[in-house]
Amino acid sequence: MIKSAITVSIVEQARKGPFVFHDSVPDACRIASELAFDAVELFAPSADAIRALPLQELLNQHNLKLAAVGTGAGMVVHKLHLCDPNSSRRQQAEQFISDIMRAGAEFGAPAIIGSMQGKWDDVVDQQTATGYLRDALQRLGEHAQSLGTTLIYEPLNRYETNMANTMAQGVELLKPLATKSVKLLADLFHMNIEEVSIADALRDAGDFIGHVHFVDSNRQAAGRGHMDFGPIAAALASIGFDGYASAEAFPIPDSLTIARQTIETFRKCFRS
Ligand code: LER
Ligand code: MN
Repeated sequence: MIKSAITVSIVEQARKGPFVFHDSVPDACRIASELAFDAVELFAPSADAIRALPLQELLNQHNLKLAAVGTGAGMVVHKLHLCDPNSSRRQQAEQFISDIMRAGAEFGAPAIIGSMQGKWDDVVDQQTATGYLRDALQRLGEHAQSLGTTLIYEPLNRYETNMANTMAQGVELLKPLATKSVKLLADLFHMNIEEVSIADALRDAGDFIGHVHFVDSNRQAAGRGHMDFGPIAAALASIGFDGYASAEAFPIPDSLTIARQTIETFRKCFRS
């Protein structure tokens, strides 16, 4: 059965980012639990910052799981990414992801690669960049498997990457990998920009889908935009998706309102 999650960021530089809660993991866990979310998804500045939290206590206290950990702070804070022309910078990017992945795996959570995938450009052409990204995903996927978890790769809209913008391009990127431990993140906000049909794209990607960012067309809480959630819910049910639908949305008008709105829409989609 599909599960609900809600995002919390503790990255100072991502204060304006699309996360429901900012700064206080205890407050996020308390509200998530009061609204009966299954899990929280954490965006943290480093593996050390994850371990410095009383995370296990908070999860136990509030009967929550950790749905996933984001790695985007590597880009936001350190400007690292996996397609950097400089091999030592690429290595640092991979190490950053690896470290966060290990910290997440301690809580049974996969790591997400979004902005850390980077881009191709005049210096690193498309073929070279795709090679860099595939090689890194293969190594990180094997690492994830050895930790008993998966790695989640997120196609992003065209204004954020040119590596993979659609689910089909994501599948094309992952298919040649020997590891089966890398899955796709279907972020409904990016898909609303890039896909011909969100529902068809989800159905076509099928088993590749490992995680969903559950959000409306305008990146506000599900139910506050013009997304048609009926066919999306039906498509996720038809592929037997049983991962997390995690709210990654702007706290507009405020965190509590959008947490409430998200869980209401989640229940209409997946519990009725
Ligand atoms: C970025 O737009 C995004 O959707 C995040 O999940 C990536 O870290
Ligand atoms: Mn996302």
